[in-house]
Amino acid sequence: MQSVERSLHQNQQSDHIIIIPSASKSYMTHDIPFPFRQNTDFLYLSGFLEPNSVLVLEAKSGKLPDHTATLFVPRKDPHRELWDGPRSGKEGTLSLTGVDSAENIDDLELFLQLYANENKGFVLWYNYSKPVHSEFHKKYFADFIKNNRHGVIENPRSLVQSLRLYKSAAEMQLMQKTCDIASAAFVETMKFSRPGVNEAHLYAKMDYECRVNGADILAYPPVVAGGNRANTIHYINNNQIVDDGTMVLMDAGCECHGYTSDITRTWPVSGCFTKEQRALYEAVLDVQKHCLKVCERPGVTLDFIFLEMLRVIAQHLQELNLIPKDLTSHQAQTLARQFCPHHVGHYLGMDVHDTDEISRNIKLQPGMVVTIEPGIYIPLNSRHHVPAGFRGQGIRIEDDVLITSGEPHVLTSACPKNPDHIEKILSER
Ligand SMILES: [Mn+2]
Repeated sequence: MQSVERSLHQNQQSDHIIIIPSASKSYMTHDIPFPFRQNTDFLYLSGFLEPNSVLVLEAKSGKLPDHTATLFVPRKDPHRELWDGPRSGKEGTLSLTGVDSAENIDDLELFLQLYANENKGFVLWYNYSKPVHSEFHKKYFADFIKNNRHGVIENPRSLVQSLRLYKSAAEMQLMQKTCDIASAAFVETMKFSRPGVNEAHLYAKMDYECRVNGADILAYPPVVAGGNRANTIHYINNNQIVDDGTMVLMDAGCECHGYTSDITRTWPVSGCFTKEQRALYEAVLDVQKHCLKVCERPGVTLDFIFLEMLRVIAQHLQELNLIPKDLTSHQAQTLARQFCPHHVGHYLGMDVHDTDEISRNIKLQPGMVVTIEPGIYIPLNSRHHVPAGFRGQGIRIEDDVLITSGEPHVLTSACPKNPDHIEKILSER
């Protein structure tokens, strides 16, 4: 960020050109495409959903600064469109997106040549360290970077991510929508669960409920982990039986118009928590509520909330006699980390782990969306001195939270997490 600000400052008098390619199509085997996912920065800036396109933003210096947005898009092609579906073409792109101009992608090379001839010492913004579209990188950009007379080349990623970090009113509405759909889908999936259910069926139910209620797709491969498998944080095989007497941990969310939800709930498939399951569950819930409350304090960071999470987890583990009571706060925190190996949360938006270039050590500000997701994990083979009833349990409770100037707004509050509420829903099956 600092280098970005410095070069912006140094180059206020320069012309700038910002080049953001779309994603390319990727294939699982010959001719068989994966579902297409657009490059997030490209989608954020253009709203354009087709692959093999490039957004070019020009900023001209001078008395009257001049900005132009041009989309280079795939040429209309009846033969290709027969297989892949209609293309917007130049005219369609103009009316769909509101850019200043639209051109065919095969005219990009000439455009770049002319631009370089007419402009000297411009600042080129392009993600050269990790090109988004490797074919276009070779075809259009590698030589442009090598041969040309740009003064500075900068990576636009952090700058675009620092915009994406703060949600506009329209984005907040979409975040609420994706969270509402996923929350309702969790309730239906809880009701659909029963002892002996296959994890795959819960996955399918979640997917079904999200899609029939308006989501485009699940936001990521969900974790549907029965019993001890909940202790594998990224368990995505989702193909085992959830035995009676065990809990299932489901981490799932959906995507609506490019905006994602990310929720975790843990519930007993029998309908009632055992004594130990409830004790651990209430501990995690208390930690989660505490962390939500901390979001309200001005100036806190996700890293700070993470330390608060460890502190309160340690307190609960001590109250449950799962770790020794005579520990320094540092020892207690180190031990708590062994019961919760992951962070308390991350930024959320168009990507699930959104804006990954943004440090978790910056102050939370109104308009940011974060997840708050503490957990306690005790595998069957835990090396800690833990009674049998606590073993093989993995619990995480994850909500999506919009930071405001006052109380944080929990976007996923429609998803039940109170243990009595969960048992009531399960009793209505
Ligand atoms: Mn998450």
